[in-house]
Amino acid sequence: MLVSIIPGFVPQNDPELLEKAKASRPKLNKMQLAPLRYLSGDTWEAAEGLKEKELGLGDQVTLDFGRHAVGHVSLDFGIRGSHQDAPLWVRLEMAERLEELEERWDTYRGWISPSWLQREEYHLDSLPCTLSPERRFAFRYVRITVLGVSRKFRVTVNKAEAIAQSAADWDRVPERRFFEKDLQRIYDASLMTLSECTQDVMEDGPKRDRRLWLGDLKLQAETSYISFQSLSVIRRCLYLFAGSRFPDGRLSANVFTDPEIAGDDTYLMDYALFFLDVLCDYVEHAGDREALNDLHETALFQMEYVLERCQNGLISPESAGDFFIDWSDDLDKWAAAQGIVILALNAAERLCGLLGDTERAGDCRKKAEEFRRAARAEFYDPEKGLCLSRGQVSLHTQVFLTLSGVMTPEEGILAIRKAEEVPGSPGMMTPYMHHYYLLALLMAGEKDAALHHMRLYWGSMLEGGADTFFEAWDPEDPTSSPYGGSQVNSYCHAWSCTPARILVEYYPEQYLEMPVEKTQEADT
Ligand code: RAM
Repeated sequence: MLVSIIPGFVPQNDPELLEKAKASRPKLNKMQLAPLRYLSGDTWEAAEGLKEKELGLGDQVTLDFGRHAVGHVSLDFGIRGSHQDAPLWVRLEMAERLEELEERWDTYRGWISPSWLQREEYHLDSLPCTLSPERRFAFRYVRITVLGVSRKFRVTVNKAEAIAQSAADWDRVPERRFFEKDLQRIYDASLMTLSECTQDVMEDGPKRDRRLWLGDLKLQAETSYISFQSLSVIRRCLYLFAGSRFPDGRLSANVFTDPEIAGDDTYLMDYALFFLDVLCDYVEHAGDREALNDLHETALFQMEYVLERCQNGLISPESAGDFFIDWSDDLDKWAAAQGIVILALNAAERLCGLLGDTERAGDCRKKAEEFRRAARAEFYDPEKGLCLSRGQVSLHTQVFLTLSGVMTPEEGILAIRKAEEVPGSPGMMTPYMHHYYLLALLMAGEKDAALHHMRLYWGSMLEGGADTFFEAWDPEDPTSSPYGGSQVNSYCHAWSCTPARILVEYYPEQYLEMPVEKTQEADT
């Protein structure tokens, strides 16, 4: 569970930085969509016939728009029979996957608000009319259920449409043709996931939380550089984080933009440290010196804050509790947290390099060395050939201590393989964690194994007909949820968009790349 409430918390806003965030607001591209087919009973029918279908009490149709969409729905209801002597009472349910509609919504008792459920009811007093809910939804399917209608009339759906929106520009994406069909599908679904989450900010998921989270932003930005190059959105997000911080200078784990910009009173130490990486990557891709000048102090402060919570080259075990790492209640996070601190020191070195501060860069390098040595002494068990975090073996520990160089790549892969055999060790719960697992395999040169895992894990999400990748996924237990009920799971989630980037960077032999036809400038 992650619920942080700091009484009296007021984020410290920096108007100048927030002005720059506002100036980088992206344009949303809109697209009109119509349903391709509809489900009535057990049969899919062509959408053209929908307007002829008369609906009475308890009747239900499910529209399929044929692709995932983020946006608004509009339905024209008509009337057949005698006068409308009573309101039409209708329920709309929006779903990213068909399976969501099979879930019992009334049984949801999880710790995340049920108000996220995309389920609305309306009373329509005067037919015919157009119902255009103001709320934005994330959906491919829209189920319409007639909850109340009189005996004198029946209802028709004369027209259905959706306006889908995204700030991602597909014209900037080079066409990549994969030789193998399943990799093409994984690549396409990754980019679809990213495109759907690229809105006014880089959202974590357009169904839920529809919000800018730092750990998600890192992976979105990395994937965006090989595809949509949404530089202005990334710039906006960096300025939003820096522009609304904890009063002591720490970065919030996420930022609200409605009704006004406000950093949340939730702090995740790993997320705050990732700001260093996101900033370096952005400056390297965009060449944006202004952002570097404006934001580097904020970035380096995140590192200093964490270093104050370290002793003898180790993050304190108490502070490790402020790391996210993964949705896994029984995970001992200490060792993985140490790995992330080392990775952040590497990023701090890179940032100082961009600033031309070679002395400080050298200090960061030395510190990273010291932290690696200390970590090896504390966590690595040469006899067992793996790392332990206060006695616990987990993949999370092996992955982050491989990526941070505490173990050599050769030791790392052996440790990962051993950890996989340990019964009862905490499992990886999210595509976010699986992403870092893939990177660790690749670091150890295990290209085949990494591709196999990508196919197995991300590929299995597509098997049931998904268009986008999910927030949480366990192929062995498809309805599992970190929230106490899969009804609130998001099925188009930013942190799972990374296979496209991994395929492009590590597997160029798997595809042919066509040059982008229009010469497009990235949106700075
Ligand atoms: C969830 C969101 C988000 C993630 C945080 C930690 O609420 O899904 O993606 O970054 O948790």
